[in-house]
Amino acid sequence: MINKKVLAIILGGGQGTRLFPLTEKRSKPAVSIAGKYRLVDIPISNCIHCDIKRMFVLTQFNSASLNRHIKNTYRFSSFSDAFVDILAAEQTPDNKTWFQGTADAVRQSIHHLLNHEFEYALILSGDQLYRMDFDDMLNDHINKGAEISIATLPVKAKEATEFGILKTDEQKFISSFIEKPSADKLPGLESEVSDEMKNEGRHYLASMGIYIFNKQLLLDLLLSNPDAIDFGKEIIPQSIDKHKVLAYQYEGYWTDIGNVGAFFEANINLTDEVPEFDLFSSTDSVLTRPRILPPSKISGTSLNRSMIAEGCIINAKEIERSVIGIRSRIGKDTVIKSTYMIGSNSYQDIAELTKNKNEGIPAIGVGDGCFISNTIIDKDARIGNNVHIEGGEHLENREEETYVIKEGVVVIKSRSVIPDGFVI
Ligand code: ADQ
Ligand code: ADP
Repeated sequence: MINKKVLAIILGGGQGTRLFPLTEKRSKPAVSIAGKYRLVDIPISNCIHCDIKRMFVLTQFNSASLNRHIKNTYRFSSFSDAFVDILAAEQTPDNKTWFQGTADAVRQSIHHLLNHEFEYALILSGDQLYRMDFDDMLNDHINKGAEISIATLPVKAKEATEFGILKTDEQKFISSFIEKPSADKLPGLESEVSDEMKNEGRHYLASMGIYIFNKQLLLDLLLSNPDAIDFGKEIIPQSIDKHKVLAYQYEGYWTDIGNVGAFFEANINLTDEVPEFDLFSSTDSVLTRPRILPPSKISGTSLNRSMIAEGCIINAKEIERSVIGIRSRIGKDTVIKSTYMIGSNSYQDIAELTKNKNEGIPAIGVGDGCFISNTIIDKDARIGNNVHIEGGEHLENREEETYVIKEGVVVIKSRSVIPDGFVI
């Protein structure tokens, strides 16, 4: 019953520059992962699996894509109080600016939150891949009489500078918290961790950016301190000495997928023999919009360590260590390696394909005789015949009209046209 007293607030992202160009025309929570889901499905599924069914998604702008996905997917019974509502930054007479940061986003949404009864606010990030039982964290929060709880994960020194790093007392209450400490500040910030974590060199306790706040305290902190913009930079560090802030230790798989490199790697790693994030779970499945699509049709293709979503038509020669999204079409003699192809929104019929051909425009999907590696192909891109795209560390970051290169990953923009014979 306690879960009925929780309101979940999913932070859907600022301007989304780190995931650009995937966020060029859609808000971050609507970005596709694993060929058929959207980023926002991860926190929503985690909540639904532990019976937290009242959720707000806070986003800088409300893209048509996100709206459609939420509206078509999360339809609860009309007799329940469950909902997933999108709150986009809005201009009102007293509020002329966009969300300035995470705390500001929640502050600007308070009047919507207060339309609902709740005792605890569960604040989640929208760009993380993990599976977590919030029940356990909530019970810990209540049993230990905490006012704020923060989920934590042991990390290595190399990663520690990207996170809020904390130390706890014996009861696991947080005694110090430094947001993104520089490397020279790390000595002395190590914590007692399990032997398994120690053996992996993960000595620092990092905040996962997942918080439980008692309702009244959250309101007081946000309203009495209008200059506090971020949870990590202001609200949390300023609360450590004044309130009972508990650490909840998590040691499972968790990864931030908020930038192109990490997003690409997390998708490709799903093709591992035993991936760290397992989509093949019958109890904790990731939820998404059910689509009525035919099974994929594959011909003459050597497939290795790859995931192929529904509704694809594939005639490629070889696909290796790749994720191929819904409705993808791949031509013959094409080789695809370490690539995430997001898929398409619709099929082209024979008449349209013939028209494209007569006009010399490549069809949606990948043509014949191509070689593509270390690439993300965003939705509805048209890649012609004999195109050679070879991503990798030899490439420098750059932005062109139809593609962007970031950290060695080539990202072909949504709906862009890559002509026959093009080489990257
Ligand atoms: P960061 O990930 O750097 O650190 P931040 O950029 O504030 O924190 O993002 C947190 C979440 O909020 C992300 O999902 C992001 O997309 C979203 N977000 C950011 N700005 C937003 C805005 N204006 N409106 C709506 N949503 C927004 C935080 C903590 C660290 C912790 C790491 C763990 O500050 O202490 O270690 O998360 O990843
Ligand atoms: P993306 O998948 O790139 O994030 P959308 O989901 O918004 O973007 O889909 C892009 C396009 O697909 C839309 O502009 C629209 O033409 C079409 N589309 C997808 N779903 C629907 C739908 N349910 N109703 C109408 N058009 C849709």
